[in-house]
Amino acid sequence: MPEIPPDLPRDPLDFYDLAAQLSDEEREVRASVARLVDERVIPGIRVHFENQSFPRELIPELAALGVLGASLEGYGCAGLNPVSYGLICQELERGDSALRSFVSVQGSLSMYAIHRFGSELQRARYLPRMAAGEVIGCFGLTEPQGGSDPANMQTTARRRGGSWVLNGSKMWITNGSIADLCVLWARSEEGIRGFLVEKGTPGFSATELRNKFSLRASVTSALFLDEVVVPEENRLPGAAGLKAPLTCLDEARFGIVFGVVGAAQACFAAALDYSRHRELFGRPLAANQAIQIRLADMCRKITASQLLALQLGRLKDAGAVSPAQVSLAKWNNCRAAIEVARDARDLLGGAGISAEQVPIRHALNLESVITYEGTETIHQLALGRALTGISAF
Ligand code: TGC
Ligand code: FAD
Repeated sequence: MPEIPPDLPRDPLDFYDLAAQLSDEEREVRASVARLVDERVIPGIRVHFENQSFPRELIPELAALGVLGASLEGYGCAGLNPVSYGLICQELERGDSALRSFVSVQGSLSMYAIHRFGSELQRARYLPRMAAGEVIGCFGLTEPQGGSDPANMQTTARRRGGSWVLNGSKMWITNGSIADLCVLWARSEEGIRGFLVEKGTPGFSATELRNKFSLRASVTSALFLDEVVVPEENRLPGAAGLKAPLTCLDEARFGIVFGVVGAAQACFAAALDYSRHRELFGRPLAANQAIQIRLADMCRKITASQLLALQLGRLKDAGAVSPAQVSLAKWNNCRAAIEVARDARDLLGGAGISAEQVPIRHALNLESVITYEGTETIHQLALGRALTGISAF
């Protein structure tokens, strides 16, 4: 039987030594979130996934680490650079996509919308408490008739005196039922506008969607608005048109580009470990050419995704990133991660369907991640439009 070297020469999860490209601060941020994930997320997440519950107990700990609205400046936010924020997402999603989802929606969607498009009063009122995890946000854009085409928005906002009256519904909203505040998008006579709707506002309700096999440790909800009255001071004054919510999506998609690398790394680590220790036909599974090719393919996909994510982060830091570059990376990295997760699941054989092993949980979660924040097709078409100048939507 061939000898398995106990210490392999190179970190298979960072094959091109990208850690050496990070600043001290970026490495420290990653290490502190990695610690939280190893000690507080991984031990309990399986039970949350099985029970379909979100680990709310972690919110104060996430806030204490500064990961809520991490890339925003001021208002109690950490003001970290894009790569640091990406690495936060990567480590959280190594634990479970639900944690990264929570942080994406809180920081990149809800808080970012208020920071970018809100009034000074709105920023001062909500952002410090959102950074502290005391106010939970959600972002209501998708509607039941089709999330890929938000321009076909049916939720309406009607002026009445100094107020607005909102009617309609939203579908598949992360954090919806646990949110204290919803950044809600609606169509007015002047075009699409954003509104801050607080929990408990008469006519506003959220129903948790519990019939899902993916992202089970994340809260997903439908929102209903029946003659909901909000004052003009709850409208985001800087948001005019569909461009405003789409700008928020670019932020969250950026986090996903890094996040899914973490999910893929967790699956790859499981596959490597299993194949080196599982003995079949008198030798380790990893001694078979077919298995080594599959492991090499996982390493290739993860390494390419890491390089893409890091360069996207550096472009973003330089203020030189385009939506089409984000689309290419979201498409590539989600596709790579789901393929790694599915193959790792298969490589574990029957054990691969056990809740004891992580690949099946990540593979199921990634079905959502490849769908939300723009499906794979939407990102392919966004890139196609950027390349040709012709819209195929
Ligand atoms: P189109 O005419 O292209 O655009 C309307 C206006 O928006 C501008 N724009 C963008 N701006 C910033 N970033 C982008 N990525 C942008 N894409 C377009 C555009 O320049 C235009 O501006 P202006 O000034 O000329 O008015 O609009 P379209 O109707 O053709 O649609 C384009 C399309 C299909 C790409 C867009 O609708 C789209 O991205 N669809 C996908 C929707 C989506 O991703 N929804 C996600 C919902 S949130 C979510 O899933 C959260 S999950 C979070 C979690 O749990 O982690
Ligand atoms: P549809 O738009 O109906 O698409 C169906 C299929 O048609 C897809 O395969 C799509 O790629 C394809 N398709 C669409 N257009 C074309 C075309 N022109 N050519 C070819 N194929 C096309 N939304 C929010 O606003 N806030 C949230 O917090 C949020 N959280 C979510 C959490 C989860 C777990 C999930 C699953 C979704 C969440 N979403 C959220 C919604 C998500 O953004 C949408 O599901 C997504 O944008 C796709 O919309 P849809 O589900 O309506 O699919």
